[in-house]
Amino acid sequence: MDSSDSAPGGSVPAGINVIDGVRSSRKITHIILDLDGTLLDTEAVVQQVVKEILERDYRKEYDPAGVEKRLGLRPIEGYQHVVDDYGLPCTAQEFMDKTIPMMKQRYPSIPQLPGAGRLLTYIKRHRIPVALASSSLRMSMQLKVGAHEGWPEILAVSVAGEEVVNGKPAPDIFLKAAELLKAPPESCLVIEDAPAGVQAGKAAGMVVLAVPSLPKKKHRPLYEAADAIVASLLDFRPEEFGLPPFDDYICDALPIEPWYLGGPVIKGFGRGSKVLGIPTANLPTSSFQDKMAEHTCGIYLGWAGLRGKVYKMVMSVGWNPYFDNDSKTVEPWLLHEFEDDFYDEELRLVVVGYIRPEANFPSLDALVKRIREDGRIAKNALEHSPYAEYGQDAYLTTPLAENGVQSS
Ligand code: ADP
Ligand code: RBF
Ligand code: MG
Repeated sequence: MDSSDSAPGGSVPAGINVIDGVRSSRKITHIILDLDGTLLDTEAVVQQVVKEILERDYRKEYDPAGVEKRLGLRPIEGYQHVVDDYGLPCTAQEFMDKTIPMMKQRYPSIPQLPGAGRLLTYIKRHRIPVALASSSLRMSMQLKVGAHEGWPEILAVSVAGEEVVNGKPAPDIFLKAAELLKAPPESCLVIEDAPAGVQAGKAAGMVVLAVPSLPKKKHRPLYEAADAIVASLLDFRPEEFGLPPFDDYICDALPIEPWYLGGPVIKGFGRGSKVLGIPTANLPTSSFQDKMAEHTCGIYLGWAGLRGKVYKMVMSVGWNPYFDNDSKTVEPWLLHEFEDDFYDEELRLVVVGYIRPEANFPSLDALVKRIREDGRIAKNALEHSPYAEYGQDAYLTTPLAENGVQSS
């Protein structure tokens, strides 16, 4: 299909979003959602609190390597791992009691994961019966959900960790959620980020979509049981489960809250022009770590400001699975032929649309073809609302102040 054919409100381009293809043909009528790590980015806050307590009360250095074991479990079970791993002279309950006032303070500021708000809006609009099945305490769950407008109403049916006998990976919590929905388990789709949650959903006889919060290749076997895996909620294609499709794609891309990035162009791996024939102007991710954590890897479109002029661009954010890089890069391809290169020069980006997740390809040729298609999608979409307007954004052409600090 020519991307210029697509009208506003078009559907998601087929075939590239679900990483492994959906391994179930069951028709889904109900959705059961996990909260932490699936809808909300709770992990950073939990890790920060655990780190602070370890340092302050036990003079221990925090090691993020232990996170895997805790993921998806009920808090008391998760903190038992912390107590054991660090050999702490306290019980899991005592450790948890220290976390509660600290967590309470931070719950309201826990950010939504990409695509979470959009998914809930979709669920509400299509009146899909939905339940929340969260391992956390009801008190915590209410504080976290309550911080986001409209969420308490949409997620009115819920089960908390203390309301079942056995926590994930046991099926109890999902079975209880299905019971509240009066839904047969086999018609329920569970959406989960944690291996323990995926196991629980399968043990309950449900279809499970994994949105791994352990995204590295080495973690993939932990998600073996899932019926489908997507990189983020943005890549969920409900029609593959018999649900109505999203209809918020415009010109083959998904409008997003714009993000603003800038910095001097740095050297990449040196293969953009040479190997692919597609030059990409790499930016130093160290200067916007927070933005990198907030957004998923994937292919985006937007506007680039260089030497006081504005250009269309299409950009890759991530690990380049085809090359299996071990660092995350941000690399826009400016859709313009330049006479010379522009290393060390200040480049500004306003990113306004999401096209697709990063993917692996069977050949270099297939990768290049797909990148050129992304370029065509960007070129076209940026002619249209709501993407086109941002080409006027002053951020793109505002020069750096004398001291090198960005003025916006
Ligand atoms: P590297 O691996 O160092 O990023 P590339 O082969 O990807 O090398 O080439 C990128 C460089 O080419 C950019 O840093 C920039 O200076 C230059 N360049 C020329 N034209 C473009 C373009 N249209 N888009 C992006 N970069 C371009
Ligand atoms: N690399 C991948 O491994 N998988 C991809 O899906 C992918 N998509 C890209 C899309 C665009 C628009 C651009 C500009 C690059 C993409 N790349 C992808 C990155 C490409 O591998 C990288 O630019 C080169 O390796 C040069 O560093
Ligand atoms: Mg490059």
